[in-house]
Amino acid sequence: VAICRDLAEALREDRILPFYQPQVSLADGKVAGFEALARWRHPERGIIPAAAFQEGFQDVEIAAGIGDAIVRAVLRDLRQWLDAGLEPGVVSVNLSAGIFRDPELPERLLGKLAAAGVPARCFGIEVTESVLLTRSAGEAERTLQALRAAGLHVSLDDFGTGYASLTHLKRFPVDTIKLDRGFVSQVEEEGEDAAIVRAMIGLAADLGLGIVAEGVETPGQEAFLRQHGCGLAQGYRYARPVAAARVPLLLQQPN
Ligand code: G
Ligand code: G
Ligand code: NA
Ligand code: MN
Repeated sequence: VAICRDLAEALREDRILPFYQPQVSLADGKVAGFEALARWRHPERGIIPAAAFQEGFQDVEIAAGIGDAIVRAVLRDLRQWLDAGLEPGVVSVNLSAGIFRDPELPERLLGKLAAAGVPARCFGIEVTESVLLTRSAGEAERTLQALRAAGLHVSLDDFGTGYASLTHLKRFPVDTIKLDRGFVSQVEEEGEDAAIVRAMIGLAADLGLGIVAEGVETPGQEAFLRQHGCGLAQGYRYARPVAAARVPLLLQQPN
């Protein structure tokens, strides 16, 4: 498709870059980490969000190219922040299912971290349940194990929107679940979504997992999440995804 040709050109011209959205601790308001989200710096159209080029992630080569570009830029940015004495916490990148099928992913990724001089504890990956639903689920499980053993943080993205979530939680080695924003938006109405969110917070706690609520926009949503013991929150209430240059400002903000 046409967009893949344009994305291939954008990759050659180094126009795919990460924006960063903070994840905030609800206990003390401190920034605990960031999610890196791909953006296309278009010469005429400006900054284009990943939502507008999802087809690109379906193409194996384009997805791999975007993955490489984002990981490279995140490692470079992380190294810069660490050198400046900042504490960015865990910066996580989204990995598409295709990339995840590469059996050499752990070696490759850990090699890049070592070359960039970035400690594994600063780096995370976000995967969706779809990664765990492929025929090679055993392979995916081994990959996650290897990355976690090396100290990388693994998050299960869009939790609750896929299939057989609970089975996967039991079987797959993750550190944190990310509560999909579709559940978070209605929590103040004290209906089904509120019940689901409360249950998921309790489930994460019982399983010893971290939890991040996505798409938090209002003080009421934040209050609900804090009251029910949710650890971290991410959303427009705190910040939109921002360019790397603005990350130091978010880290220095007094709370
Ligand atoms: O921030 P935005 O609205 O553009 O994100 C839309 C979707 O694209 C989200 O589901 C997000 O997880 C996904 N996405 C954003 N960046 C990346 C990336 O670097 N790799 C992959 N595989 N998905 C991404
Ligand atoms: O699939 P994933 O959860 O990674 O997608 C994250 C998407 O949500 C990105 O498109 C990001 O820009 C968007 N996003 C982040 N915070 C908010 C928010 O508070 N409200 C809404 N509506 N979208 C958000
Ligand atoms: Na994500
Ligand atoms: Mn998500």
